[in-house]
Amino acid sequence: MTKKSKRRYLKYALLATASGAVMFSTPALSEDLKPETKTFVERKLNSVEQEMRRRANEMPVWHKTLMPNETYEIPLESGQYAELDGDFLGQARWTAPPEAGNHTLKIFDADGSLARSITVFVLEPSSSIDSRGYLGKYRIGFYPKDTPKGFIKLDKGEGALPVSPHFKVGQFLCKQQPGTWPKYVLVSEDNLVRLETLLADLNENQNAEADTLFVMSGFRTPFYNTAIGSAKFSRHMYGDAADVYLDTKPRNGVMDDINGDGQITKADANYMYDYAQALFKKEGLKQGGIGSYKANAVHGPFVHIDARGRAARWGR
Ligand SMILES: [Ca+2]
Repeated sequence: MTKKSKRRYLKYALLATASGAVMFSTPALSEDLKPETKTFVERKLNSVEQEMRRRANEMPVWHKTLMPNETYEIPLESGQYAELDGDFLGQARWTAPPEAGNHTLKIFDADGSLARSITVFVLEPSSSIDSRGYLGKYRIGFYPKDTPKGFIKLDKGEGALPVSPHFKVGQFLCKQQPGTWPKYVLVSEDNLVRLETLLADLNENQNAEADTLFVMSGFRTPFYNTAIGSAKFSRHMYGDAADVYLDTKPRNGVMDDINGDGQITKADANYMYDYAQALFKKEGLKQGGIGSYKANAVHGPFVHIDARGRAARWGR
């Protein structure tokens, strides 16, 4: 019996005694209580998932990943119609071609005004990774667990494709093989919701006037992740983490003096860490990791933000 279930068991036993019921002691009782606990946790998780989905669905610019040949039920509201790569779609479903590639879906209201723009990425299946860990000439390496189903395939010039209102897919590319194309990348919808929420709040309440956050490191292939000595199960390998800083006043490649003390130091990363932590909690977003980092010889202070689904904190 765990500490928690023991506490619950004792509480239950006390209640049973207080209500005059016969107190019974059997190890099975804690097992009996488990489904109820699970249902409560599941219900809470579901409401968070629904909230994350609601926020994603409200973004005027977003993205969608599909496996080859997968059918996409386009989220059309009454009266709306869609265009894919400029061609009118006569129906609310679209089946991806067998090849990896990127497409632009635009959803229009009945009066012809643009309602949403969705970049559709047809993924390169991870089954295409060869025995040496390569997709074509691009080195992916090997996942220690949970190999993703597929990867966004990005040709030269496609980095400007948007994944959300203020982020482009090219911001999340791994810093390896700079001259090699196509490259492969992953981005997480949940983490984009967190980043967009953080950016919007910084602009509104910190007068940041930023059109994006600078992404110092987004996706990392397992090959690159191992090469730089990062955590074995780093969320960066799943496109679910981003090392970011605010860089607008002035835009000079380092974090702004966000805490207003006249210097750019670890205190600015700490300020952003505290800010993000309080904001995500207040907004009821999916839990994740937040880390604060000081400057070193090659980079300024920054924060790590991921959407792993449970709270993790470090560096503060
Ligand atoms: Ca400062």
